[in-house]
Amino acid sequence: MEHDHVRATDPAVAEALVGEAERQRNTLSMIASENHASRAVVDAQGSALTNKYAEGYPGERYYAGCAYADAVEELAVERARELWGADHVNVQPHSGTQANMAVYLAVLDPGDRILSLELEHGGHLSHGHPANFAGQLYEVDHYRVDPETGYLDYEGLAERADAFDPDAIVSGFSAYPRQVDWERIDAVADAVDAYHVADIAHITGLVAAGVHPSPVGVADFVTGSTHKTIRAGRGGIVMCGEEHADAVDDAVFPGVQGGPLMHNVAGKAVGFGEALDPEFEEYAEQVVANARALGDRLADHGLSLVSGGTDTHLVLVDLRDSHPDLSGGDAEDALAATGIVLNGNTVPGETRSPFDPSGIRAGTAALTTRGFDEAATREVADLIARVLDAPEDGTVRDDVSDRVDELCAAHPLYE
Ligand code: DSN
Repeated sequence: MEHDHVRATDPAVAEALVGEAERQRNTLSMIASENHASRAVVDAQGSALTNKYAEGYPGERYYAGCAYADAVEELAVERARELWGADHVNVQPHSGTQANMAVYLAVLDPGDRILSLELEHGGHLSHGHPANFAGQLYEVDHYRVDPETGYLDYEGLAERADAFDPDAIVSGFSAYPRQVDWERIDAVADAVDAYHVADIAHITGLVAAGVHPSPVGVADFVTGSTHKTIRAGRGGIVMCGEEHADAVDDAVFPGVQGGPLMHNVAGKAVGFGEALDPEFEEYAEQVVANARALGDRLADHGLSLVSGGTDTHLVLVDLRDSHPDLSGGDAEDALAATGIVLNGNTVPGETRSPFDPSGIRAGTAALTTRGFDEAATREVADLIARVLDAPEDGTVRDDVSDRVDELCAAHPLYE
């Protein structure tokens, strides 16, 4: 990642680009929504397709010169259908939020009702937060996780659905560490005659690899992002049955978007191709094994995990029991100072604020990409616990920072 062309004409931007690559190389990326795409994916995203307008779909574009745009989009769609087994796939959404927006536009009217998991229990802004379009255009109510167990409260969800009579139920989450019972949620949606939208943004890769059950063929719509655990080009995706194909395609374009970002669609095609390799299944299995190792070791250090553990790529730590005076924001800052990059996160029953929450969320997708196994991940847990126990201690920070440097050197990235 030398960015020679940028360096030749724009040293200031080149410095930032090189700096970012160095930052990723020299720190441990544990933000659960991030990963390290391959050089091939990054190369495709930096291609001449960034110049191309291609409104429409392959074979039916509004501009000339779309032969290569058609080729990459067809490859992306074909590979996505093979990965997730969906009847219909739209690979044009610019992000997971745009994918959700398109599905809502396809089947809901303004003022219709959405039932979704509350944000502080692991939901997402685009599932109906008042600060997001979804909370402003639709009437929204929430279901929750069980405060005792941290697992989804499926009975509470059914009760809320009965009382609220939603037009759509959104499942799929941003900070929920356990497997989701899609069939159970789908049964609730059927009982109240609501659409079921499963947003698998975080677990696209785990679902594709078969290490998490798939909602494809269960929910009416499956949405997601394409750069998290699936590790493809940045953006979003919508999957559905043929009966909703036209409505979804019309909602993505011209409904909520103009020209698709064809360079990103090319990155999706390349990443999906990589994920079809049998090695990707091993990768996804290792992601989950590493998350379990991380969670178990943090628990050994006395930290409370929401739900007591994980089945996925992430753990959610509630700091209130073990470190009542340490906020998630302060923990994030102290860890970042040592090169361990994760985020403060709200937890169920949050008593602080989203800006300075009570928990931290950590994922293993990016560490696993650079070759971390369970033993190395356990050592990262030890380092995290050391910092959390002495967040202001300069000696601890220096020691941990040195060890992070060694771990990064032992697990090279973008060489
Ligand atoms: N920002 C992503 C996350 O961190 O979960 C979701 O959009």
